[in-house]
Amino acid sequence: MRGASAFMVSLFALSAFAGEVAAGKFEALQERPRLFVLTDLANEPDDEESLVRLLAYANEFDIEGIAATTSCHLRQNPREDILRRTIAAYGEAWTNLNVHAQGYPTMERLSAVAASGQPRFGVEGVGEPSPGSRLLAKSIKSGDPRPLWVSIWGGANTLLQALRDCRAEMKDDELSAVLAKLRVYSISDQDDAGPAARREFPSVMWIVDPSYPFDHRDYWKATWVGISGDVRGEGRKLNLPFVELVDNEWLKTHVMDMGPLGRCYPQHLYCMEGDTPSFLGLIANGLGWAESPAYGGWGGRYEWRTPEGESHPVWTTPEVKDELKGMRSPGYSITRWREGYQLDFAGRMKWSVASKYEDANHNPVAVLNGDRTKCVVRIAAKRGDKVALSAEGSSDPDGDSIACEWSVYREAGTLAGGDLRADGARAVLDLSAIPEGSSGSLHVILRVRDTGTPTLFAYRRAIIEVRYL
Ligand SMILES: [Ca+2]
Ligand SMILES: [Ca+2]
Repeated sequence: MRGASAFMVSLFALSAFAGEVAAGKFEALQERPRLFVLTDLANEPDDEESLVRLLAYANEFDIEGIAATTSCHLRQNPREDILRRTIAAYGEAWTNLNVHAQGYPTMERLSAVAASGQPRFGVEGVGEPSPGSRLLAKSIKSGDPRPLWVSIWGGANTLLQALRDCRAEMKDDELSAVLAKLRVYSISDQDDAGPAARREFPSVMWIVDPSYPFDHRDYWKATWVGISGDVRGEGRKLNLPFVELVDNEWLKTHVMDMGPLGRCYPQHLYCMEGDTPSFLGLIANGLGWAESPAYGGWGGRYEWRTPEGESHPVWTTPEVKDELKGMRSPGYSITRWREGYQLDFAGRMKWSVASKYEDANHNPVAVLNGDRTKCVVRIAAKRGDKVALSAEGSSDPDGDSIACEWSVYREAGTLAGGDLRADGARAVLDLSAIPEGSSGSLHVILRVRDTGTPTLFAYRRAIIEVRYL
């Protein structure tokens, strides 16, 4: 570890120790995040599903590359052809999508950054650069000051190739500076190149539940499973909230039947979109997930610690997991948001077929204590305070009625106590019952719901930072 990177990692460790994240370590998400996707398309249908969702939200990111890769489930022959076919379908939907939101990149722009990664599997497939690894190395080396998010839906060997090529070309301090901007979110380990990359480049930030890299045996322990892993088998018997929204039947009506992009969305065999959590949190929905994986949001909640078998900390499933229906499980930090992310997706797919603005629904705008950004609002407080919260000024672009829902996201905070009383657009967090002598945080979530079809939401988060004086 060198220079700035070592400093960054020490801040991560410090913040995890303190149970919250140091201000400034992660950036409030005011600009579109840079995103590079590595996908083992066609190993089973769910990458194709995730690709459709990604493209429906393509205006939320600066997509700098999408590379078709191998994985332990697809050991050769990356399917760039499916990638290009889906981007072409997006091109057919592009005119409609732009009626409803700004910033959708053209099909031509996305096609220009579609590529194949390493043609062979795992670390053995690393050696010669591929079109995908060259594109990724270019993004890593870019002078853009924003972080580069690398979203890994399959194997990681195209990333390892790019990192080794950057190391061969760059001076140590230059390399440290660009690696400090990398944010890798990997859906478990689907080859041995991910673990190798973490060993060789320990300053790179990873969000991962490390796993046996040659088959699926460890996936049940991972956070990403929470997106839909309960749709079949034993999980179904738990009847977790909104499980019907990840059934093929619901997806047929709200996604597959929605025009050219929907036609690229296959039925799932095992679960829906296992890879989607690796970019879902970056959508600027107001939960502020990108400010820190410790906060939790559509991308799941993570903790900075060293998992068994790793040499240094990564963001991984927390020791204390989220609760649903009186049970705790790694994936529940994603499952808890399911109504929101599924109805939102249905809304986007409707955009892709609606040529008039008034023929589709659009998200409400949530204002928190006068703040109209989508950033986390931080409020300093002390024991005994009654913290006033207000959603006044929230609105809906379609003129729908809106309702405000307030809750304390207990697992994301570090303090017990705190009594939330809500009345419409106003709420008060009473800190009288905080244990004396304690410092820590409480996360209050505002969810604004509209009355359109489908119902759409906007969120905001206040972090109440309680200091013992
Ligand atoms: Ca995959
Ligand atoms: Ca609306």
